Amino acid sequence: ERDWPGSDYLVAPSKPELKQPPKYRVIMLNDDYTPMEFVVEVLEKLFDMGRERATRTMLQVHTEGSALCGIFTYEIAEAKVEQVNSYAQHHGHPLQCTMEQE
Ligand code: TYC
Repeated sequence: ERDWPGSDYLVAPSKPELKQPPKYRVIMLNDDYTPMEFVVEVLEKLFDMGRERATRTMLQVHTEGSALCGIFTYEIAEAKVEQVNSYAQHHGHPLQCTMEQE
């Protein structure tokens, strides 16, 4: 019944698509060796967390296996992952983080 000349105007008023760039979750992963204090410092320095939030996030990783560090554009997320992984490696710790599309 909507198929008559001009009916398009009544059916689907197309909203302007204001497309956002895709975002990426940066996820910190647990391991058995990285000292807790080192993880807290990484979260403070690289993810701009205060002491309390960094500590809570580190403990979540420790008990649950992973935790969200932040949500960023592709380039920023990629840079964060690289910074964490190379900083940890430089200090001889196996700490790793990863990214996934939101
Ligand atoms: N599981 C580590 C330990 O017992 C601590 C740790 C927490 C390691 C968070 C990594 O992302 C991590 N020393």
